[in-house]
Amino acid sequence: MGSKTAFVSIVGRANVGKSSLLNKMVGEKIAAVSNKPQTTRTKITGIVTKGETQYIFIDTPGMHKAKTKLSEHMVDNINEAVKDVETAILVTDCTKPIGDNEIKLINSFKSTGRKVILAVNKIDLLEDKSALIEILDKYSKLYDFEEIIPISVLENDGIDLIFKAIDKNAQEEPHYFPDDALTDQPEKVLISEIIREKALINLSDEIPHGIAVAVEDVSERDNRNNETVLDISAVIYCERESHKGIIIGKKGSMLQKIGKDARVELESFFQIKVNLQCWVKVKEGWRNREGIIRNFGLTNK
Ligand SMILES: Nc1nc2c(ncn2[C@@H]2O[C@H](COP(=O)(O)OP(=O)(O)OP(=O)(O)O)[C@@H](O)[C@H]2O)c(=O)[nH]1
Ligand SMILES: [Mg+2]
Repeated sequence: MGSKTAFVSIVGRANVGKSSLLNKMVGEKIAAVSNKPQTTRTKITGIVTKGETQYIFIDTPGMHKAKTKLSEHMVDNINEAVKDVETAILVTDCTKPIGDNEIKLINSFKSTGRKVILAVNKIDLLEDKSALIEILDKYSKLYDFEEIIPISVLENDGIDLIFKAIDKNAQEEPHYFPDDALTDQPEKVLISEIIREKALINLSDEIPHGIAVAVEDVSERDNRNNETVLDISAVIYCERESHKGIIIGKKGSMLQKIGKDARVELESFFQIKVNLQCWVKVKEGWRNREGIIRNFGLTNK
């Protein structure tokens, strides 16, 4: 049997369901998902091997107008991800009109001559499915897409068609990763993203954008009942003292909720008992401080 590899970047504006699509295609939740825009901050690799083909997906931050140094890095990441691959999937939300961010991405496809599959997501939200015809028609006039596929990640609708469309461009070459690999993200990064996702989901609007999570220590030990326990300590950084109070919550209730939600998911992901300790610290205005952004691993390098 020959072996094939397909490198595919997943791009689109914020909140359209790129990371949800990545998780669905990989078959495991490896990328943070929330209803807050700019959930994803760096390129996240998701890997799945089906038969002879290994698919290497690169999830990217949502395209947006950069307002901080952090978001400049995020936009750089998107542009690089489009440059580096043969095929891109442009994910859009069928309930939203075509906007500047879609146009920006389409212009970058034009300049690189990228092969692009358009995945029009969230069709479960469309009461009148005939409205799709007009949406698909508008997109087809903007770029010569390889294929235009209406999908619902939520309802697992159309995902098989995306794989088929990618297959057409898979290259005859050896697999880059072991066939059971899911991601190349280090363990500490996976853990910090799970904690950050729970913070995003539990906190209301303005604070989540200023949060970063650093996992300081991960170690295994046997407890008194001879069970193996993974001890994790992590720091949730925020930008202001007032935000710290909100993240901790009344009598620590918010931090406890974030910690519990994260622990439950960590235990199910790693299939091991987890003891998670989270602290909250302030780093004033870190999203505009290059050195700190680099320390958090959020540059595009
Ligand atoms: N109704 C519906 N909601 C969806 C679907 N796919 C994703 N969502 C929701 O859309 C929201 C955004 O999903 P994400 O996967 O985080 O979106 P993203 O494009 O990665 O967002 P950024 O990382 O911020 O750019 C979440 O609340 C998802 O649950 C879908 O098919 N239908
Ligand atoms: Mg995302």
